Amino acid sequence: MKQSAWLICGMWGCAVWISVADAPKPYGAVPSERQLRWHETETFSLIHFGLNTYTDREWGYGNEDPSLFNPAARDANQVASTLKRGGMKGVILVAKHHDGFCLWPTQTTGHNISKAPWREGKGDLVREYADAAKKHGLRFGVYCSPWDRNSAAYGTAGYLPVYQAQLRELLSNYGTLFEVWFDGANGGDGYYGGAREKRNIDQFTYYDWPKTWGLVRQLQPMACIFGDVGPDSRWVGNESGYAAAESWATFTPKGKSDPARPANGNSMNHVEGPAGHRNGQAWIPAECDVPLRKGWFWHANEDATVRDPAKLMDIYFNSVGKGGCMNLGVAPNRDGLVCEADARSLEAFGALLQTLFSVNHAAGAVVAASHVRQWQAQPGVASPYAPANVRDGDRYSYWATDDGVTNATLTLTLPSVAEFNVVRLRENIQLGHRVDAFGVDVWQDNAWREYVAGQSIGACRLARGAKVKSDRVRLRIVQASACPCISDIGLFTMPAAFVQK
Ligand code: FUL
Repeated sequence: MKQSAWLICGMWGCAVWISVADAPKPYGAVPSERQLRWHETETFSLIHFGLNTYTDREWGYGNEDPSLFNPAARDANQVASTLKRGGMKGVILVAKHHDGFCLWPTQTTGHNISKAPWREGKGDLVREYADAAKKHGLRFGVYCSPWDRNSAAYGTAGYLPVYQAQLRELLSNYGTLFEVWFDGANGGDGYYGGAREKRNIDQFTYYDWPKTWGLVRQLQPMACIFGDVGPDSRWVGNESGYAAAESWATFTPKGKSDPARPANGNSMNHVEGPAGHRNGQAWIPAECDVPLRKGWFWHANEDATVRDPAKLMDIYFNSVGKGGCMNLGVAPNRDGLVCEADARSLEAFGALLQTLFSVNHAAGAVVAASHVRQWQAQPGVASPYAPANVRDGDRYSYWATDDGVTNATLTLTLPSVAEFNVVRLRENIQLGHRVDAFGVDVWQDNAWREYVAGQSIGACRLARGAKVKSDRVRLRIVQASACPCISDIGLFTMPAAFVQK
């Protein structure tokens, strides 16, 4: 339990031996640095805009005429600023969808934006989005569809070098990327350079994922790779944006068709996506993608399907609030702009998020714990495991107990009675998913009353309940696989209209 360490007393420049308690050892799979940054990003958008916008399709066949692409008022800044006001912290542009049309002047195929009349064939939409993202403080990422219904080479060995060269261009020329999206849709019928036939590929081998992902690692080491099975974030398994009621960032990918065969880049048993696996072999949190409208691309007849702020908030609670990220699809219209109804909903959602988290009633609380990890007290040095760490707003400072103490409570006494209906919990995920069951109680009428309870915490657990007034709140760690390392308890108030269990 004890180890010796040097402590440097900065003011006097002297060094002394002190004895400190060992820090808790990580439990199970833990996130990489790039995944930690991803968790902190929480909300981002996926932009679908291309020839499908003009042909009114979701999946282009691959023979669409590039001259259709000529947005009049296309302005990536309007999109980026709307996203920013909508509470998004990142944007991923679909640089190539399944129709194979590249929105940047690639050297790899003639089916690209230089053949469009837009900007007299000198345009580069990826560049414009990368610049707009930077200007508006959004992280930037790209989606380049592995499936390409335009390429004559698709389905043969000749396609992979083309695809990898496309990735190389995107990974090299547009600044730092926070995520690279690898879509799972694959094979089937298409134009394929005029062959107009059905082509199937072997999902396990065709894309040589180790090498293809290797390009991302080599050229953008801090970019998370999204794919059905990760390796950095997994598909949540549905396109409605919902993780499971109890969702774990740990996951053991299993093959779709053959669970005995290791899963690969685009073949997972997607029914396991929402929950992940407690004690899964790797840290692969759920990325919860959902379009703002019915489809991923803009269609005039879907103008009435824009999800309202209450629905977006529900999605937020079931994605970010379940330890994953929310990836909201936004579809610019034929002018390249976010439509008014879409912008209204997004901006109302963003404003609501801001209001919700503007006051944390736990911020001024006095925090006491049933147990605190041993620490050799030093004058002027606070325990790194102090209960008060849960209310400092830092995701990585935490309260911990001694190893072996897996039942413990933390009691917050608020400066005065507060009214709240949202509880936020976080573990310091650098040390893994440790908690298996918890409860949160409020003190009312001289007794503790259970307010919310659950199993998984991880990066973020948000729970909503009825409005309650109290000046004392208690977190009960009911079960844990290793001593709990809790980094955050927040208490917030959401307008009643948005409260749903
Ligand atoms: C799916 C694709 O097939 C859709 O067209 C869209 O791009 C969505 C985000 O992923 O798998």
